[in-house]
Amino acid sequence: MKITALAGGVGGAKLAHGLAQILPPEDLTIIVNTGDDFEHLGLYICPDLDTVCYTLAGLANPETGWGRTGETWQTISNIEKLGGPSWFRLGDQDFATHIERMRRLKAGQSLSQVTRDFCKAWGINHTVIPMSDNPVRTIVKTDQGELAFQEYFVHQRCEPRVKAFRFDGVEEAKAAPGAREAIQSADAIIICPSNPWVSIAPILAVPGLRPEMEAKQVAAVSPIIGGRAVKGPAAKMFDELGIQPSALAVAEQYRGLVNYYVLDKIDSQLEAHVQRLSMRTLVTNTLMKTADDRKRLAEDVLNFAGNIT
Ligand code: FO1
Repeated sequence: MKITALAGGVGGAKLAHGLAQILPPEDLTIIVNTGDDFEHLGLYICPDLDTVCYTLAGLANPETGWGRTGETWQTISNIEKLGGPSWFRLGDQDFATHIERMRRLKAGQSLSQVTRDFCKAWGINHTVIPMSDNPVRTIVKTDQGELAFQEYFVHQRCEPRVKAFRFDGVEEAKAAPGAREAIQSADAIIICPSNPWVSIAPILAVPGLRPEMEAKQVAAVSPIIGGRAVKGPAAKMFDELGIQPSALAVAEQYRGLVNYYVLDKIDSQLEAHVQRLSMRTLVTNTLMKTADDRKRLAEDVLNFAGNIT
C-alpha cells in the first residue's frame, strides 16, 4: 500500500519512523512542514525537516526529540562567549547540517535537492520532501504583536498569547517537486500527530496540496491525548484561541478533509462525537514512548488505512 504522510515536529517524526519500519522505501513519502524554517547566525535552519530526517536515520536526540544524539555544544558556547545569540541551541554536529545546507542553497540547489542528498548521506531510503522549495514563514499573531515562529516558540517559550497564525509567502509558494504526485499516487494519506495549527496547516496551505488530498482517503492521528498535547504548545494554542483542547477539537480542524481518525484509548468517550463529523474512528494507544510504540501505532494506522482502500 502506497502511503504519503504529512509531518511536522517530534510527534510526526516518531510516527513517520514507525511507518518507515514497516513500509518499503517505494511505498512511503513524507511531506514535511517548512513553515518553522528560518535564517539564524547566517545559516538556513529547517527544524522539522531535520527532526524527521534525524529520527528516520536514528540520529535524533532521544531526550529532546530534535537535534542530534551524542551532541556537543562547543560552537554555540563560544558564540555565546563572543556575545552572539545563543537562545536557539544548535549543537556541533547539527551545525554541520546547516552550514552545508546553506552552502548548497547559495550555490543554487533547491531545498528538496539538498534534502534528497542529505537523506542519501544519512542512509534514509524513504522519500522525504519539504512541502515547498519556496520560503513560507509561519507568523504567530499574539497579544505582543506578530512574532516569527522560532522567536515565539523557542526564544519566548510560547509565552505570548496566541490570536491567529498566518503563513507568509504561502500564496506564491509552489509545492516541492514530487509532493503533488506523491499525494496523487498514494492509496491513503496519513496526517501524523503533529500540531494542527503550525505543523499541518502550513502544508495544507501550499497551493494545490489540500485539493489533491480532498480526492483521497485521509487518516489523521490526534496529537492531543486526554486534553493535553504530548509535546509542545498545541493544547495551549487551542485554549488561547477559545477552543477547549481535545482530540475532538483536532478532528474538527480537519473536518472536510479527514475521513479516518485515530484517537487514544483515554479519549474513547469522544469517539461518537468524532463519528458525527463523518469520520470513521480507531481507538488505540497513541502515545509513542519507545521505538516499538512507533511501529505498533504505525501498524494500527496502516491496518485501519488498509480498510480504506
Ligand atoms: N527547540 C527548543 O525548544 N529550543 C531550542 O534551542 C531548539 C533548538 C533547535 C535546533 C535545531 C533544530 O532542528 C530544532 C531545534 N528546536 C529547539 C526545536 C524546534 O525549534 C521546534 O521543536 C520546532 O520548530 C517545532 O516543530
